[in-house]
Amino acid sequence: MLSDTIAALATAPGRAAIALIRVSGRDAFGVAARVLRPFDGGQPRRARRSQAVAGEAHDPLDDVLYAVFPAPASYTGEDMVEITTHGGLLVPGEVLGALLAAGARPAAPGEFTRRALANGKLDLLQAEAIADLVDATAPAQRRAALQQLDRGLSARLGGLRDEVLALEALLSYDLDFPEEDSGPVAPARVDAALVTVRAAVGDLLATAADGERLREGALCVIAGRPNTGKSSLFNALLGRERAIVTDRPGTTRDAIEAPATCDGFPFRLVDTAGLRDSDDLVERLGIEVSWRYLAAADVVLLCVEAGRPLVGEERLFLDALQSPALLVRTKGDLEASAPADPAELRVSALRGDGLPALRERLAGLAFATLATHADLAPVITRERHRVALARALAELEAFAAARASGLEPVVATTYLRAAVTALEDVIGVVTGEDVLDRVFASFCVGK
Ligand SMILES: Nc1nc2c(ncn2[C@@H]2O[C@H](COP(=O)(O)OP(=O)(O)OP(=O)(O)O)[C@@H](O)[C@H]2O)c(=O)[nH]1
Ligand SMILES: [Mg+2]
Repeated sequence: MLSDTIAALATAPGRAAIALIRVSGRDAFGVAARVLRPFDGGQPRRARRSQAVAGEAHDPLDDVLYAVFPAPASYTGEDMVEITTHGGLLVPGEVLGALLAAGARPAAPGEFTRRALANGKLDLLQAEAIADLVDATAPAQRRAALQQLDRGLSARLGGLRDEVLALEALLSYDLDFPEEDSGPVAPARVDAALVTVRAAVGDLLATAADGERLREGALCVIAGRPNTGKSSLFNALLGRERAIVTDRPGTTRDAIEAPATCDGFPFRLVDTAGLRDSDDLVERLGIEVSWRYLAAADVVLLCVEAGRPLVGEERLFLDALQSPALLVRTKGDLEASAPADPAELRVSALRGDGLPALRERLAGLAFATLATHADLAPVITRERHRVALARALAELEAFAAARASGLEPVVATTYLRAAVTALEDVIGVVTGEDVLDRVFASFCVGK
């Protein structure tokens, strides 16, 4: 079933100089030969010129370049042809149509990568890394995705699995030679190995929060009393006029969310309605929405005009907040006196003063562990990874408890087996169709 021939546009549709069409499967060369004149499947990985034609009459559609990749040395591991056509709204679609008429079927989202996985060209973590790389908007996301694609995370997990297997081997050595009084393996050695691997799994699991935030963007909520310059700061951080700014308090009525990059890290910035008691129904609802965002925030920016002492409710707000917060002194250009506190974050959305320092502080606060490493250590970035790693850790804990309670070693080692399986699930050694469906659902066609 997997080897039927699929075709899809790999580049985004629309006006562009060129477009790339991929064909993969059992009859990829046959399909291409029916559309490309001339076609030669003999010389792999060489760009050749040809003409794409349609129908019995061989209507010319485009002058193209193509290259053939015979199995197994291709992205999918199957016979593949890549055809570069001119871009635009018409030509790529027509050439793709000719390939479908010649016997290919349209590829499902992520189907090329799914075949690569099935053929052992990549593991599941690498397939996810490809999706992350394509979706990346911030350099830190690119670094993590490239490292995962380079098997950084796979190797780390493989190493952990090997450690658990080594632990199991130590125990089975004991099982095989029970007659040797204290056994050839000192219990302390097993205990030490267990402590090490539990700590290592725990460390990797602890990267989940930063890793998932890295993939999704940290939620940064801009809050404060009306007219303190929240929307102006939001626009300045985005670099475009997204939110409406006026001198009337209560301008922003609803939360506005937009992606932004600060110091190479991804953020989801949210501008909110100013916090105050209001009789206006719409404004009150907007303030409720602000509070909901604040509850979910990874970091909060509380805007207070530079030079103005904090009012009671602003102090209460800072005390009551669950998330890390930065006090941002806005409209710095209007305040002549120097800040009393040299660490004060004083900005001017109008002039751009203080924005680089604010971006740096934001990145440091939201990505504390990641921002300090220039080269990212492998992090887990998805719920799928977190759930499986937590299972591995739970199995190791259960093993430790079983051992402490003097349970039969044969029984206790079943926990180690389960831990190995959980670690292999993250890498995707054997993966159920349902998991694959979920992973590839987010891919685009042609990937
Ligand atoms: N001089 C100066 N004025 C600013 C600065 N930032 C904002 N303002 C002015 O302050 C007023 C309020 O700005 P907004 O950005 O709309 O403030 P807000 O906090 O979003 O207000 P609400 O949405 O009503 O809560 C506007 O007249 C802005 O032009 C700044 O850095 N310098
Ligand atoms: Mg506003």
